[in-house]
Amino acid sequence: MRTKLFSLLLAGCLAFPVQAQQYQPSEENLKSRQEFRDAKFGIFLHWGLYAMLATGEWTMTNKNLNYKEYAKLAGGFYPSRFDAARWVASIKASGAKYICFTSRHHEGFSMFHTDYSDYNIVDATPFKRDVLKELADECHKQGIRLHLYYSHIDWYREDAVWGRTGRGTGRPNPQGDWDSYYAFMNNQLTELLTNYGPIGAIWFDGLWDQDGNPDFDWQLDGQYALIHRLQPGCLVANNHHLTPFAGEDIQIFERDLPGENTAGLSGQDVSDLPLETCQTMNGMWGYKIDDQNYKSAKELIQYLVGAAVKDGNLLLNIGPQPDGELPATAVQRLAEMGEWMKVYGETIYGTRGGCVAPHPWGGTTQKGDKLYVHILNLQDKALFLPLADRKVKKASYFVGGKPVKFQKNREGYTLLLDEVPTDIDTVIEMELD
Ligand code: FHN
Repeated sequence: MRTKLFSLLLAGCLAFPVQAQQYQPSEENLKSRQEFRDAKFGIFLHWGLYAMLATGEWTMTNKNLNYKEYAKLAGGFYPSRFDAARWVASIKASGAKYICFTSRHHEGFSMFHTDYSDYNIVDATPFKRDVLKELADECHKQGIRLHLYYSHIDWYREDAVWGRTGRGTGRPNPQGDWDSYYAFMNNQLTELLTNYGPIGAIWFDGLWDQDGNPDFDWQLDGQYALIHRLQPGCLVANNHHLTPFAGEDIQIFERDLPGENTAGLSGQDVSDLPLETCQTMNGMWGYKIDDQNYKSAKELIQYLVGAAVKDGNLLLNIGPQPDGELPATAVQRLAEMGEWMKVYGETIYGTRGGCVAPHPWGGTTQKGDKLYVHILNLQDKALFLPLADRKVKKASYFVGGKPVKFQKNREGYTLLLDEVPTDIDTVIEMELD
């Protein structure tokens, strides 16, 4: 009864969706965008029933697992070592300023207590704990923002319209029932934005599933308006691999820094919205037992710096284990990144991409009249910076403060370093006029 009444009310709210063209971000939203830009570093957590299969989050569709059989995994899901306080502490130790958690991935299982489906962590598992609630409470307690991933795809629900994935999971009706599924999603989004305190962003994923059906109407305007109405400061992000639509507050890139496209998902133009690149710490989003191919601390730090000099954030993924622990190697990488951030955080947090564009040697971040030159890969002691129209007052090593000599010519300035840089990131702080 409650569900029906709520759906009707919601349908009423959505009957007059804010048109995309009319989207004017609120003051609160603009403030959140600035805070998001300043944060620079977040941790992505892909956790669901798929963790038990330990072959990544796409196993259900990759192996054409029957949806009713797959659902039986829930009866055995008991992540006995889950401890939200430890997760949050390990993540905070990395210097990350927000966590993005998969509230419901494509498999369709809700990792939170929802009134709109029994297929959720409280009602369908012996664990019976709302892990999202525990995580949200802990995030609020330890002072780190929480973002929520929400899949537009559902390989379990019979009312979810088929796309190019999840076709072999045995659901009977390819057409689904869009009205029912749309109401379900919006009801769940309402729960997520009502029951878990302030949410920094809703991070949609899956629109690309209908790329063979370009006229498909996801009715995003109504969904985005709902989010902004419930929490005006909540940012809307959509990993559709396209240039942003009106109503979105962040532009996402997957496995590539803004402006690059090595993974084939990022041909879209870079907008002037806050930017975020999501990347895996090993090779997979969900837990994969035989993927121990973790990127080194150096690679991860350089990737984070690479995002910052391109004026973007890094959302770095970890796939928690089926027992509820974060993989030990991931925790170690978090600690290593945190050690680096303790020293260099000032050159990352609160900065914007600097006035010298990224180069193969690295790039720059900037805060007011301070320009931080991040040298990641230079086989030389001299570094030319095309700063023709700026006056450099001072240059020094960020660590230790030793002055760096420089020469000026018509095209810019050349820094004369003491030695060829070998650090993960040799940072030169410059004071501009
Ligand atoms: O299909 C998902 C995938 O499982 C993962 O969640 C990534 C994260 O960006 N997004 C989708 C692929 O684009």
